[in-house]
Amino acid sequence: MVRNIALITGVTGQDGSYLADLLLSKGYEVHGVVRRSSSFNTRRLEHLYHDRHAGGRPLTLHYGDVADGNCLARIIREVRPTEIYNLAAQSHVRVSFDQPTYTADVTALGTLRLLEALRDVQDACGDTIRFYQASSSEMYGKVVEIPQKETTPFHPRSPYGVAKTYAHWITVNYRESYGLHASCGILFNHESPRRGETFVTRKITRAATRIKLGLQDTLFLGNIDAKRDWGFAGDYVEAMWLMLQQEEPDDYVVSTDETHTVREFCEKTFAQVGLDCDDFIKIDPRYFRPAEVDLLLGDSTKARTKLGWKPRVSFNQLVEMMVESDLVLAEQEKLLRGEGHAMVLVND
Ligand code: NAP
Ligand code: F7E
Repeated sequence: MVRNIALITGVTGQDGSYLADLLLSKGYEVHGVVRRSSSFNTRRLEHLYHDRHAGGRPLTLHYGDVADGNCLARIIREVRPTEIYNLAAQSHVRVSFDQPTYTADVTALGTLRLLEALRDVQDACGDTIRFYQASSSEMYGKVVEIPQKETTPFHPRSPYGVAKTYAHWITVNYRESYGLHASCGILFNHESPRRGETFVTRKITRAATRIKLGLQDTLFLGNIDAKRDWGFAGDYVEAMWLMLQQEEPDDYVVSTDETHTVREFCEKTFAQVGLDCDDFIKIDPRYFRPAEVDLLLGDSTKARTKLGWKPRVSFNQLVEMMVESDLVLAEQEKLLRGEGHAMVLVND
């Protein structure tokens, strides 16, 4: 019988949780690396624990950190995975300007530590472990061609983009040097109701729904002229899995091949709750970045042709899905407030 055992770093994040859902639905034994935190950081995985009690397949969590190479080797030795998905990162571009050294340690060197641990265990145990690296369209930064494809040169514009570029090339290097089955997915922005609340799409859908219910009156944003190629995270994790099912490892752009401004995202979101975004948005230079990525637009022809992948959720459907989900949250918050419970909100 074929063993399908996946290890996911970053399992508590947006993509980690969708990937765990996908792999469990395919019958995988799934393991995830979680960081110790003073408060719960497994909110996005809660439904899987409920499924487990209802007889679903197990998800096993291991304490670990990509800053700690020894623990990564120990976890890999214990789990003996057939596939590793490296999704762990300090993934916020604006924050990477405030914490450049930390971002390099986790996002760049964390990948190297994981590759080294994989190589050691693979050599010692004779296993073959397929590896997925979460590369990013942020590597294109100040873009040298439009649209961006696998052959487009990188020009990262943030400590995060630079760290991801290192992680990308070290993965390619280990593939070429040691024959690893290691693939990089160059994923363009992807969002969902599980998106972190400080990324712009979720910040907008949270604000519009809270404004609609009278819980907030203003949305402070930075550069609303920036253009992004936004897809749905649930579609994108399928591309990650497909990459590891190929005979040969390779690198693929994953994108919708459409671009929209932050302003358009605002207009659609507020219109969905019957409001005009111009009445509520204020530009706050605090959210400008020292160097900006003005335009991202992918060309995912290779993924569509070789992997047979395509996005299923359109831009409009993505906005609708996020607004619907955040309306429910805002309603719950309103109810709690009515009952006198306090709630802390993050709005960066
Ligand atoms: P996310 O929601 O920010 O999740 C990041 C995950 O990494 C979280 O589980 C986080 O754990 C974990 N993590 C952070 N530092 C860690 C450390 N030192 N050791 C172990 N785990 C650590 O990001 P995402 O949107 O799911 O993205 C997944 C990956 O794809 C990231 O590598 C991101 O950079 C990359 N990417 C994302 C996009 C996108 O548009 N979403 C596009 C291209 C590439 P905590 O929960 O404890 O914080
Ligand atoms: O910003 C502008 C901001 O933080 C998008 C990460 O998942 O995708 C993500 O990085 C745009 C930028 O995502 C605000 O200046 C305006 O131009 O949602 P974001 P990002 O920087 O594109 C890539 C592919 C990744 O790999 C990353 O991990 O929106 N913007 N006003 C704002 N952005 C934020 N966060 N907050 C604002 O108030």
